[in-house]
Amino acid sequence: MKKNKSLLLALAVLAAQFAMTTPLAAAPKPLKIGVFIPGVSEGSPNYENLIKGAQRFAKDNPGTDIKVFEAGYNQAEWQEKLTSFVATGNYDYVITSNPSLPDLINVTGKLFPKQKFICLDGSFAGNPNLYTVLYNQIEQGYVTGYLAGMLSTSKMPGTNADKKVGMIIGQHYPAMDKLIIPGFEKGLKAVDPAFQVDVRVLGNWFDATKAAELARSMIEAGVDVILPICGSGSQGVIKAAQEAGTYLVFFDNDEYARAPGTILGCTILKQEELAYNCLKQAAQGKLPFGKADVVGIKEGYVEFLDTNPNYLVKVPVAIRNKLAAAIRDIKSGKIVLPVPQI
Ligand code: RBF
Repeated sequence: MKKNKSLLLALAVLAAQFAMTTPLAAAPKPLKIGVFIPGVSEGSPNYENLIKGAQRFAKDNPGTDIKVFEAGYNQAEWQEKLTSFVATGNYDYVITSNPSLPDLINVTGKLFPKQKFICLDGSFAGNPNLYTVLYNQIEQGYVTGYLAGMLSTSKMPGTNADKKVGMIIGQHYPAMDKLIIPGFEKGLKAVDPAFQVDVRVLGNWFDATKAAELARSMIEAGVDVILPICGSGSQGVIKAAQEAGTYLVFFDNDEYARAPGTILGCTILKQEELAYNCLKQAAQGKLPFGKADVVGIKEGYVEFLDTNPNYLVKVPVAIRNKLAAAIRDIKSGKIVLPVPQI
């Protein structure tokens, strides 16, 4: 009995000490998030969806503070603008999206060694304050190229016998030259090794008038399917393809409704989900800073939109079946499209 009493006393003392030193599981304090847009969000789905993901996180986590900053199209100003943004000291996390941002973060980050960064659509391992996630854009390019090749060799009106398709890109950069273009070519050559890609460079991410001119000139040269990757410049490519009765395939976002019957495929990036999930993990202290991840079709972050009526009505079933089989083969590992270092 006496033994029990002293045991109880000892336990009570321990419990009291514990209560004094350990605050009741404190609710995590709401996060302050800075969203740095290297460009202008309007007309660039990766940026629009990054903002949406951050906003959804804030809605689900009341008290979260979000500030969106657009750095504009002058890339020469981005470093200074990133530094000023971080210098406010206002953010627990700065989240951004662009393959060129890790380099800028590594410079700005040296000045602010406590600042944590999350960069989507970019890759850098070894900075303990930076977590990056790159999309497998070889897969994204392959699926889109495979469809483009099958459309181009079909009997659909507006196509011709030339084994030629086009890309209109904002600029060259490592992810474009090592992932997107090679993936797209690989998909095309899976249809017919004779395929050639006509790649034209817009020189910016907004000039729709010039993008339309580039599209018209490649259509005249025999291109019947174009993949535009040129931000809001893509509006000009849509116009030119509609005038000529040729076709487009799209990257990044569900764009079918912008040109029904002209846009015949969209291979999207789940950027909103990725931004949301990264912030959620960061809030739980689980985001592996220092690491560079890659996500693709298998992980569910690259996806071909195959249920849109514009796709189902316009694209012949034989083509749709072959594309579905290729996507199944990527998921099962029968087709392997690894991402090289960029
Ligand atoms: N993509 C856009 O849609 N809009 C842009 O303003 C834009 N600017 C970019 C600037 C640089 C320096 C780089 C390297 C890429 C840019 N991209 C832009 C391309 C984007 O990162 C991505 O590769 C494509 O959207 C294809 O997924």
